[in-house]
Amino acid sequence: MRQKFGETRSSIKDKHALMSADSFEQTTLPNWKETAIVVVISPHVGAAFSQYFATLTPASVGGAPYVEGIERFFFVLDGAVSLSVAEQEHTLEAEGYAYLPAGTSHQITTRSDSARIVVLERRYGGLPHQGEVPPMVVGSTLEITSGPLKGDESLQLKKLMPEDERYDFEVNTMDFEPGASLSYVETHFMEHGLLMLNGGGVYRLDDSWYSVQEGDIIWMGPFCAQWFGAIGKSNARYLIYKNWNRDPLDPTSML
Ligand code: UGY
Ligand code: MN
Repeated sequence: MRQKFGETRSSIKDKHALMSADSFEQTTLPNWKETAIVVVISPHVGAAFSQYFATLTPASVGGAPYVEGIERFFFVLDGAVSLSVAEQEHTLEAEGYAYLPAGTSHQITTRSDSARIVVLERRYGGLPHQGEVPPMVVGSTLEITSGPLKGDESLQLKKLMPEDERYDFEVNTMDFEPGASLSYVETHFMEHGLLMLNGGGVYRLDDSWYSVQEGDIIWMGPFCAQWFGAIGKSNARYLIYKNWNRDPLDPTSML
């Protein structure tokens, strides 16, 4: 979509960034053959993880991260993808997701005309003295029962990752009824990578307020003050990554 000269909704600050599709830049990655990649969050902005969109056609083949020690999570936005790991094939449709522990050889392909996924990657922060990596996960939000966040029925949470201390991050969906909001301004050392899946509203990030809509990405760095209120006639729902269950002094919690 062509914007007025020199304008974008994207805004990149020290401890947060709003990335809107009007400024996305396509690139390629050697482990993603014939795949259009748009990196929206990376260590270059200050994050300790990366987040990107991958658009696949039937010619695309996604391989495991080629940087050592990197774990991967992906979520299917459109179309269907096939994930093959250790000669097992999993078909994931929209709302499906998978977690691949660091060092897991795998391939991601599609048989649909096109498929779009969002990928999160980070260095695995294993617990000290346990050489073990956590098991892989395959699931779908359609199979998860939601629960109210801190007793607020108008804000429903789904946890996509198992609650097991071997995992070092969470990915959740948060579904706000129109008018629902976070009950307070959060400040925490954990980071977020957020994708607005449906609807929109107002996001407070530090001392800035942004109007956000479907397709927007937000990076919230450590201690970025954050609050969201859903506005509109339909629910606002987002997918949100958070580093989790590790000491703030764990080197993988930092850049
Ligand atoms: O889990 C969270 O920290 C979440 N409530 N943060 C957010 O929605 N910005
Ligand atoms: Mn938060």
